[in-house]
Amino acid sequence: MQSDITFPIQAVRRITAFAGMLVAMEAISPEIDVMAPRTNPNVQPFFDKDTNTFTYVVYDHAGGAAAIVDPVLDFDAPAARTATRAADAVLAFVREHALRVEWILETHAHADHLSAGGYLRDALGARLGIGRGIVGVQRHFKALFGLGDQFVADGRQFDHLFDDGERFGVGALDARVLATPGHTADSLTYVIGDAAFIGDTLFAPDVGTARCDFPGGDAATLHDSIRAILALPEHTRLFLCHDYPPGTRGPQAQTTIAAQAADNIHVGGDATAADFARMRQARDATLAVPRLLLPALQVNIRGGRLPEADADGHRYLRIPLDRIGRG
Ligand SMILES: N[C@@H](CCC(=O)N[C@@H](CS)C(=O)NCC(=O)O)C(=O)O
Ligand SMILES: [Fe+2]
Repeated sequence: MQSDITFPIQAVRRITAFAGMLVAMEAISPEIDVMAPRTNPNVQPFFDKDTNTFTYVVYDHAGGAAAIVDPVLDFDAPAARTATRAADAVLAFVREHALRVEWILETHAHADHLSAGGYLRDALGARLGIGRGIVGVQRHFKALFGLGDQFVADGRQFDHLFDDGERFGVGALDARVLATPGHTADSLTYVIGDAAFIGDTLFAPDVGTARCDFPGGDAATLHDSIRAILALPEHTRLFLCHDYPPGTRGPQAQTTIAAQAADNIHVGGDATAADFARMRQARDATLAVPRLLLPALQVNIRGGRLPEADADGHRYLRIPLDRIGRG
């Protein structure tokens, strides 16, 4: 089986493989790696089974610089209880490998899971970044949740708002931003060396593509974004934000441009933009509202932070009645 993940040469690990995905079980000797700067980063995926979300740690070498993409905050919805188990597993990996985390990167304001971006930012002293389109998303959901003047919808909850085409660094790794709207208006792809973190655009070839029925979503726009991703250099490794695997396989973090162009059930082969938009609109009309949409958006537009406590010292989320979904 081919590895989805590249490791520093000197790192010694035990590895367990299951159906298309490799999971690092243990870093037996987290040595400091003094390799020359890399253009092909190491990418460590973490899969959150509760929300089918991948979080990634992207790093040049052990002891070097890193970015964390799309971290998850656990949320037990019936109890409205948050926890940091998923984020703490990421923190443990970062510490084991002596990584200096420079960035926490959100591909978009997620509607299906709460972000641990604020928690990890504060724990690691990293900068929290998202696309500039978050401002429009904040405006929309500020009105939906009736947030009032204490919530300012100008992106200030994040350390940096990325623009299309912007370049930045993660240690010695070159990183670049590609705006890939369609699922949401703020959706970005981060291209770090030869690894592209494509957010909710393409899913695995046998699953297809992201829904386009959220505010600011648009199927024709997503189709253009997918074309832009498929036009990246052909060796680019594509890392998914979610996988919704059929029962016959385990979760898959990574795909290739060739596999997507040939086999993606929504955009592969000869499918035209018009075919895609028709299919996407028909499918979206059948999809349920994501289970965690209401808590997720309230936390995620705040940069992955919970609302301030009320006068009684407790934090509350708001639930707008009869505003979303189909009647
Ligand atoms: N059942 C999941 C659905 C989550 C969902 O809607 N995921 C979005 C990405 S945020 C999507 O594009 N899903 C594609 C689909 O279900 O076809 C939930 O309730 O959380
Ligand atoms: Fe999403």
